[in-house]
Amino acid sequence: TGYGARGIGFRDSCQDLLAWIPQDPEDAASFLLRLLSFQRSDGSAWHQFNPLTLEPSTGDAAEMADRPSWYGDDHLWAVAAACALVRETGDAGFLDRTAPWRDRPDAFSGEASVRDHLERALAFTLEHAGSHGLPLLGYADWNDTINLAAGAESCLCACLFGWVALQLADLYRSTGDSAGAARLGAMHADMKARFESAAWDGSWYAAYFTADGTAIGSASSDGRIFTYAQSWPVIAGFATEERANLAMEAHDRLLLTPRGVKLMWPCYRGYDPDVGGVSTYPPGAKENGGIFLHTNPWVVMAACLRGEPDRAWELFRRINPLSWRDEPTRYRAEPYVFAQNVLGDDHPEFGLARNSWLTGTASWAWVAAVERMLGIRPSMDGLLVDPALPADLGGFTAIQRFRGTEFRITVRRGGEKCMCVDGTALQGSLVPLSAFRGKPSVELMVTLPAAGLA
Ligand code: IFM
Repeated sequence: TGYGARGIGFRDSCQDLLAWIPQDPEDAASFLLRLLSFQRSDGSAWHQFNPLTLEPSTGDAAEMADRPSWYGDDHLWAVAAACALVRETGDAGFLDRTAPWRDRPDAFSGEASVRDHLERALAFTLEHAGSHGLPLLGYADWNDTINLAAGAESCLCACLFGWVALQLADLYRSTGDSAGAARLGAMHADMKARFESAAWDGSWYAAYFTADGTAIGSASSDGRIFTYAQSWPVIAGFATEERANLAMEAHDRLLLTPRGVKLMWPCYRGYDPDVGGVSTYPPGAKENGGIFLHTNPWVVMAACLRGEPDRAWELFRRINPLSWRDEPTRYRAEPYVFAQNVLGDDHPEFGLARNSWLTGTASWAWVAAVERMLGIRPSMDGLLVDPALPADLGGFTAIQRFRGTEFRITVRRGGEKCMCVDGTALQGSLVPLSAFRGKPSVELMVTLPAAGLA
């Protein structure tokens, strides 16, 4: 609800927008401007806000006086939401809208364009780097419960930075700002180089480095593996194919259960003040080896990006609440709801869903399903339709509204891969603006080879 000592999460709201933008871009734009008003002028963001007073707070970070009061990831999710919005609407003028800065919880501190807000977010991450040149963790990254002493680095923040830098580069390219696009492309390449030289441990990708350089989530140090430390290097365009193959093999061997992928393993078995919150949960619960339904769609996305449609659909099937509708006494949440987490196989109540209706979980499930598995996603240059269907699925139909046009989409198997709009053949997977601009509706026919992707 966002009431009481805590509030509504900045990062979760930015991620929720990823699925809300296609439903109501105008409403999403005004909510995003509100979120940007919770950004400090140094580029970082307040972690939470009260929905009625609109007063922000530092969230859990307030609980440990000796730790940073900012989070390494919050501000970067706003860049992702803004890029998704502009891809949906095609209106890069959104970058010239303004939003206030908020350096104190109770007052604004001037204002700046959305473009400045996004640039400051990236600059904050670059200016707060640790001994490997990777982004500092701050109080925590997406995983609220890894709370390391100041100076720790987050590999997830490095990937998130790379992912959003590429998206903003593409947005700048589409508006003719080739210098801006090149600058952001170079930032991506730099971060990739630092990440690849520090985070690969020979077996899988490490998740964090403590201030003294010790890896966390590494085969060669604590022996732990984190799911998002393997999926995000693929999503960010960092991982080489060879490393991604090894990382995903270890990932599936150590983290995959019949109910989905565990967040990490082995679990912590008692409170460890050096790592913080994660070690306060019993083994198999929440971030301590639970099955987070928020992180599972990231693995689905990585599988689609790696050209593994059958694996993507199998992973999605395992977390789909409908897959478990015959066992209501085990799942115990509403059978149509992606819960925040399901207890993992280190817990005696393995399979029990907890905290339904919470965080960006449903949003990411939607992004993985619609944008990656069905492959229908906006781009600056038009609508991409690039399905990643499993071999045993014959096709699907969908209706999608995009930039004022209703797309009536039919995907079926049986022939050479090709795509036609109103009977005219197109090259590749993009429906360019010229093929639909000004038309109230178009028929889009996609033919895929008889089995598997071309
Ligand atoms: O990412 C967080 C979210 O912001 C709040 N719930 C838990 C998630 C993982 O720690």
